[in-house]
Amino acid sequence: MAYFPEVADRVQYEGPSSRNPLAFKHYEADRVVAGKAMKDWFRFAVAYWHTFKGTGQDPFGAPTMVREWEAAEDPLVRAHHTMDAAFEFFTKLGVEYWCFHDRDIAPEGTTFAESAHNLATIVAYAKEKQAETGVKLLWGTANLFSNPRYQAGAATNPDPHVYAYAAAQVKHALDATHALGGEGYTFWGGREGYDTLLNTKMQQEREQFARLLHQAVAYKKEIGFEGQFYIEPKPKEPTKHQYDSDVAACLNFLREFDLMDHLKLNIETNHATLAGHTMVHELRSAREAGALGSIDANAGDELLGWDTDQFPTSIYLTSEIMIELIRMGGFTTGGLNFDAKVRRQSHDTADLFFAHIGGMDAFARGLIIADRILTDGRLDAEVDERYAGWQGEFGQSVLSDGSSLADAEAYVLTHGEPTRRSGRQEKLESLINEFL
Ligand code: XLS
Ligand code: NI
Ligand code: NI
Repeated sequence: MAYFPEVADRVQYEGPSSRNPLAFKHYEADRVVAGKAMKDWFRFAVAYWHTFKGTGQDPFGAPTMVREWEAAEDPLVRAHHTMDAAFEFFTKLGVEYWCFHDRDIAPEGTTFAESAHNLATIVAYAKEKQAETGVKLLWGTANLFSNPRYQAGAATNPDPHVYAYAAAQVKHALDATHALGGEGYTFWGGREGYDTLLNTKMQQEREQFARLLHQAVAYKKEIGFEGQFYIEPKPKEPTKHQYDSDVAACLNFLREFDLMDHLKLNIETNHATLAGHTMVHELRSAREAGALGSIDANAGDELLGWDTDQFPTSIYLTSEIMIELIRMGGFTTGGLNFDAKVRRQSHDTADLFFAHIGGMDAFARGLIIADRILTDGRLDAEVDERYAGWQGEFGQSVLSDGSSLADAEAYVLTHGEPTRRSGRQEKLESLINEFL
């Protein structure tokens, strides 16, 4: 049976003049841009939780999305139908990857053993589906935040019994990811933070979180899982303060607990903006630390202060992201995971296509624009010129070991007052607009 009748076979590329909302206008999987096929630059993934399990429920109202794949009574049957729908969608959309939480794909049972059994059953089914379609797993993860047992955090819980539950769940989620040939595994600290410091031992909780990650690193070796581990920064929501609040906080955490060799960052646009940063700031911070692993592609709403997880449509944003990605040379294990959900009123299955097609087209345009900006070279030339002094004799001597404050004083006494230079911000902003 077809859950997505609006697309008969596969979404086609019809070019920029097409008026068909169910066709790509810019994303051409095999088109080579900046030395690589578009599909290899992006490695697009669909997020199971939003796209197949999202209901449109909000704090003010009931679910708006009634999905045929959720119709069966038995939760395991429902899970199989959802997997069918998912692989139909991936194939029709033409993406190569998907991402999931353990509890998205398999229902939680009444005991831990039953949950583990459900997960293993569905993983076996997903494995068949992957083999049939060639669709691969970008990353897996464990949902350590929905069940009430995790109300005060998972690894960072004040109760070691809850820690044990979380760690056991991670063990099985790693097995599932490994069984499906996952290229990565993500740790997003769902409730790893605090609501009030009045009841919180902050450093103790951070140490607990690091313990879980070290145990996961050890287990990964034990089972021979070679995928990349990621940590995903987010400043708040659901807790008031999350320990992995932004890229800088994550890097500090990884360095403090000797985890830099084992984890890279999975950076999400809406989390960057919630942290009071731009997405480019977060990407740049991670890339320059050699720790940019993967991207959760979405967008927030400028006027709303929470994680709205909208589909990315701004060409300015996708161009900026692609400049950073091209500079990095592209992903190795990571990809662009649409951690994004359609709005509550967009409850038709066709809306899921419109959203993903729009996001993929926005990134395709971003890639083409970014490539033109970098090939043009004026942007880089301006920046290089701004820092040119550091290539000179004195600049180089400062950067090498051994130069002193007294050397600096001698330089000033000889050269007098520095000449101020314009930062040329408006010129550069207009330069970028030439390409949009
Ligand atoms: C929530 C996070 C979540 C992670 C995976 O805000 O973005 O979806 O990506 O647990
Ligand atoms: Ni995310
Ligand atoms: Ni998010």
